[in-house]
Amino acid sequence: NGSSNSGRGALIVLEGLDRSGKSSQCARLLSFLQGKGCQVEGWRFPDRATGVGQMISAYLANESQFDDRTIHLLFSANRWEKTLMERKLLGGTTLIVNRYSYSGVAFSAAKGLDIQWCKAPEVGLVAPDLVIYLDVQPEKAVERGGYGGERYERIGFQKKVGEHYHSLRDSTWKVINGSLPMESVEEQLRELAMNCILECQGKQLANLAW
Ligand code: 2DT
Repeated sequence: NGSSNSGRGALIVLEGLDRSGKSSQCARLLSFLQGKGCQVEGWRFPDRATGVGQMISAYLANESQFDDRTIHLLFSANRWEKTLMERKLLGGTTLIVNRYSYSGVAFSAAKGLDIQWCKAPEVGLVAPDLVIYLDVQPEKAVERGGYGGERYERIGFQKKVGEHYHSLRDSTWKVINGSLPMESVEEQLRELAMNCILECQGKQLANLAW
Protein backbone atom coordinates (compact mmCIF):
# COMPACT_ATOMS: atom_id res chain seq x y z
CA ASN A 1 0.00 0.00 0.00
CA GLY A 2 2.94 2.30 -0.51
CA SER A 3 3.60 2.66 3.17
CA SER A 4 7.24 1.79 2.52
CA ASN A 5 7.87 5.21 1.06
CA SER A 6 5.54 7.41 3.05
CA GLY A 7 6.13 8.44 6.61
CA ARG A 8 9.56 6.96 6.73
CA GLY A 9 12.27 8.24 9.00
CA ALA A 10 15.22 10.31 7.84
CA LEU A 11 18.83 9.16 7.86
CA ILE A 12 20.81 12.12 9.15
CA VAL A 13 24.57 11.77 9.49
CA LEU A 14 26.99 14.04 11.34
CA GLU A 15 30.56 14.10 10.19
CA GLY A 16 33.64 16.07 11.15
CA LEU A 17 37.14 15.79 12.55
CA ASP A 18 37.77 14.49 16.05
CA ARG A 19 36.69 17.13 18.61
CA SER A 20 34.51 18.96 16.11
CA GLY A 21 31.55 18.65 18.48
CA LYS A 22 29.70 15.77 16.83
CA SER A 23 28.92 13.81 19.98
CA SER A 24 27.60 16.78 21.97
CA GLN A 25 25.56 18.03 19.03
CA CYS A 26 24.13 14.59 18.28
CA ALA A 27 22.98 14.30 21.90
CA ARG A 28 21.41 17.77 21.85
CA LEU A 29 19.67 17.20 18.55
CA LEU A 30 18.36 13.86 19.73
CA SER A 31 16.77 15.28 22.88
CA PHE A 32 15.35 18.22 20.93
CA LEU A 33 13.66 15.91 18.43
CA GLN A 34 12.44 13.61 21.19
CA GLY A 35 10.93 16.64 22.89
CA LYS A 36 9.05 17.38 19.67
CA GLY A 37 7.52 13.91 19.87
CA CYS A 38 9.61 12.65 16.98
CA GLN A 39 10.31 8.91 16.66
CA VAL A 40 14.10 9.10 16.69
CA GLU A 41 17.22 7.18 17.74
CA GLY A 42 20.88 8.10 18.05
CA TRP A 43 23.39 5.73 16.46
CA ARG A 44 27.15 5.88 16.02
CA PHE A 45 29.85 4.23 13.97
CA PRO A 46 31.95 2.38 14.81
CA ASP A 47 29.42 0.47 16.89
CA ARG A 48 31.92 -0.95 19.36
CA ALA A 49 29.41 -3.34 20.92
CA THR A 50 29.43 -5.96 18.15
CA GLY A 51 32.12 -8.60 17.61
CA VAL A 52 33.57 -6.63 14.71
CA GLY A 53 33.21 -3.46 16.76
CA GLN A 54 35.35 -4.92 19.54
CA MET A 55 38.14 -5.64 17.05
CA ILE A 56 37.91 -2.04 15.85
CA SER A 57 37.91 -0.72 19.39
CA ALA A 58 41.08 -2.63 20.28
CA TYR A 59 42.73 -1.34 17.10
CA LEU A 60 41.83 2.27 17.89
CA ALA A 61 43.23 1.90 21.40
CA ASN A 62 46.49 0.59 19.86
CA GLU A 63 45.95 -2.74 21.57
CA SER A 64 45.95 -4.62 18.29
CA GLN A 65 47.28 -4.10 14.78
CA PHE A 66 45.68 -4.56 11.39
CA ASP A 67 46.84 -3.88 7.89
CA ASP A 68 45.25 -0.60 6.61
CA ARG A 69 43.04 -2.44 4.13
CA THR A 70 41.91 -5.00 6.69
CA ILE A 71 40.79 -2.39 9.21
CA HIS A 72 39.08 -0.45 6.43
CA LEU A 73 37.00 -3.50 5.58
CA LEU A 74 36.21 -4.11 9.25
CA PHE A 75 34.85 -0.56 9.60
CA SER A 76 32.74 -1.20 6.52
CA ALA A 77 31.59 -4.61 7.80
CA ASN A 78 30.55 -2.85 11.00
CA ARG A 79 28.11 -0.80 8.90
CA TRP A 80 26.91 -3.77 6.83
CA GLU A 81 26.13 -5.77 9.96
CA LYS A 82 23.61 -3.16 11.10
CA THR A 83 20.82 -4.61 8.97
CA LEU A 84 18.29 -3.04 11.32
CA MET A 85 18.98 0.39 9.86
CA GLU A 86 16.76 0.11 6.81
CA ARG A 87 13.91 -1.46 8.77
CA LYS A 88 14.03 1.32 11.37
CA LEU A 89 13.88 4.00 8.69
CA LEU A 90 11.03 2.34 6.81
CA GLY A 91 9.22 1.88 10.11
CA GLY A 92 9.23 5.65 10.56
CA THR A 93 12.19 6.09 12.92
CA THR A 94 14.60 8.91 12.16
CA LEU A 95 18.23 8.04 12.85
CA ILE A 96 20.81 10.61 13.94
CA VAL A 97 24.10 8.92 13.14
CA ASN A 98 27.49 10.00 14.46
CA ARG A 99 29.91 9.14 11.58
CA TYR A 100 29.20 6.92 8.59
CA SER A 101 30.82 5.90 5.29
CA TYR A 102 32.44 9.32 4.86
CA SER A 103 34.57 8.73 7.95
CA GLY A 104 35.37 5.33 6.54
CA VAL A 105 36.66 6.78 3.27
CA ALA A 106 38.28 9.96 4.62
CA PHE A 107 40.30 8.25 7.36
CA SER A 108 41.53 5.39 5.18
CA ALA A 109 42.32 7.65 2.22
CA ALA A 110 44.32 9.84 4.63
CA LYS A 111 46.57 6.82 5.18
CA GLY A 112 47.26 6.77 1.47
CA LEU A 113 44.81 4.12 0.26
CA ASP A 114 43.22 4.69 -3.14
CA ILE A 115 39.96 6.56 -2.72
CA GLN A 116 38.00 4.45 -5.23
CA TRP A 117 39.16 1.33 -3.44
CA CYS A 118 37.98 2.86 -0.16
CA LYS A 119 34.55 3.70 -1.56
CA ALA A 120 33.85 0.28 -3.07
CA PRO A 121 32.71 -1.65 0.03
CA GLU A 122 30.37 1.22 0.99
CA VAL A 123 28.38 0.97 -2.25
CA GLY A 124 24.86 -0.26 -1.58
CA LEU A 125 24.58 0.81 2.04
CA VAL A 126 21.57 3.00 2.82
CA ALA A 127 22.29 6.52 1.59
CA PRO A 128 21.85 9.39 4.05
CA ASP A 129 19.17 11.98 3.37
CA LEU A 130 21.40 14.63 4.89
CA VAL A 131 25.05 14.81 5.88
CA ILE A 132 25.96 17.63 8.22
CA TYR A 133 29.65 18.43 8.35
CA LEU A 134 30.84 20.28 11.44
CA ASP A 135 33.69 22.28 10.04
CA VAL A 136 36.51 23.13 12.45
CA GLN A 137 40.16 23.80 11.74
CA PRO A 138 42.33 20.98 13.05
CA GLU A 139 44.30 23.56 15.09
CA LYS A 140 41.10 24.68 16.81
CA ALA A 141 40.02 21.10 17.47
CA VAL A 142 43.31 20.40 19.20
CA GLU A 143 42.88 23.51 21.39
CA ARG A 144 39.60 22.08 22.65
CA GLY A 145 41.63 19.44 24.41
CA GLY A 146 40.59 15.90 24.91
CA TYR A 147 42.67 14.50 22.09
CA GLY A 148 43.23 11.25 23.89
CA GLY A 149 45.54 8.42 23.13
CA GLU A 150 43.54 7.00 20.25
CA ARG A 151 45.28 6.17 17.05
CA TYR A 152 44.12 9.01 14.77
CA GLU A 153 44.24 11.91 17.22
CA ARG A 154 47.24 13.73 15.76
CA ILE A 155 47.07 17.06 14.01
CA GLY A 156 48.95 16.14 10.84
CA PHE A 157 46.69 13.18 10.26
CA GLN A 158 43.53 15.18 11.03
CA LYS A 159 44.53 17.74 8.39
CA LYS A 160 44.73 15.03 5.75
CA VAL A 161 41.39 13.63 6.86
CA GLY A 162 39.90 17.11 6.48
CA GLU A 163 41.14 17.36 2.90
CA HIS A 164 39.57 14.03 2.00
CA TYR A 165 36.28 14.97 3.66
CA HIS A 166 36.32 18.06 1.48
CA SER A 167 36.59 16.02 -1.69
CA LEU A 168 33.62 13.86 -0.66
CA ARG A 169 31.13 16.73 -0.38
CA ASP A 170 28.06 16.28 -2.59
CA SER A 171 24.52 17.61 -2.81
CA THR A 172 23.39 15.91 0.39
CA TRP A 173 25.99 17.81 2.46
CA LYS A 174 25.46 20.90 4.54
CA VAL A 175 28.45 22.48 6.19
CA ILE A 176 28.11 24.21 9.56
CA ASN A 177 30.92 26.30 10.98
CA GLY A 178 31.72 24.25 14.07
CA SER A 179 33.75 27.07 15.63
CA LEU A 180 30.61 29.11 16.27
CA PRO A 181 29.14 29.04 19.78
CA MET A 182 27.54 25.72 20.63
CA GLU A 183 24.03 27.23 20.76
CA SER A 184 24.38 28.62 17.27
CA VAL A 185 25.54 25.30 15.85
CA GLU A 186 22.69 23.62 17.70
CA GLU A 187 20.14 26.04 16.24
CA GLN A 188 21.33 25.48 12.66
CA LEU A 189 21.33 21.72 13.17
CA ARG A 190 17.76 21.75 14.43
CA GLU A 191 16.54 23.61 11.40
CA LEU A 192 18.38 21.40 8.91
CA ALA A 193 17.17 18.25 10.65
CA MET A 194 13.53 19.36 10.87
CA ASN A 195 13.47 20.29 7.19
CA CYS A 196 15.06 17.02 6.23
CA ILE A 197 12.56 14.97 8.24
CA LEU A 198 9.68 16.74 6.49
CA GLU A 199 11.19 16.61 3.01
CA CYS A 200 12.19 12.95 3.04
CA GLN A 201 8.60 11.79 3.71
CA GLY A 202 7.78 11.43 0.06
CA LYS A 203 11.23 10.31 -1.05
CA GLN A 204 12.25 6.71 -1.45
CA LEU A 205 15.25 5.43 0.48
CA ALA A 206 18.30 5.28 -1.76
CA ASN A 207 21.58 3.38 -1.65
CA LEU A 208 25.06 4.83 -1.65
CA ALA A 209 26.12 4.87 -5.29
CA TRP A 210 29.64 6.36 -5.46
P1 2DT B 1 34.91 7.87 17.39
O1 2DT B 1 35.98 8.58 18.18
O2 2DT B 1 33.87 8.78 16.81
O3 2DT B 1 34.31 6.68 18.10
O4 2DT B 1 35.64 7.28 16.09
N1 2DT B 1 36.78 5.83 11.78
C1 2DT B 1 35.45 5.80 12.00
C2 2DT B 1 37.38 5.22 10.67
O5 2DT B 1 38.58 5.26 10.48
N2 2DT B 1 36.55 4.59 9.78
C3 2DT B 1 35.20 4.53 9.94
O6 2DT B 1 34.50 3.93 9.11
C4 2DT B 1 34.62 5.16 11.10
C5 2DT B 1 33.15 5.11 11.32
C6 2DT B 1 37.33 7.88 13.08
C7 2DT B 1 36.72 6.46 16.20
C8 2DT B 1 37.71 6.68 15.09
O7 2DT B 1 37.46 5.80 14.01
C9 2DT B 1 37.64 6.47 12.77
C10 2DT B 1 37.74 8.07 14.51
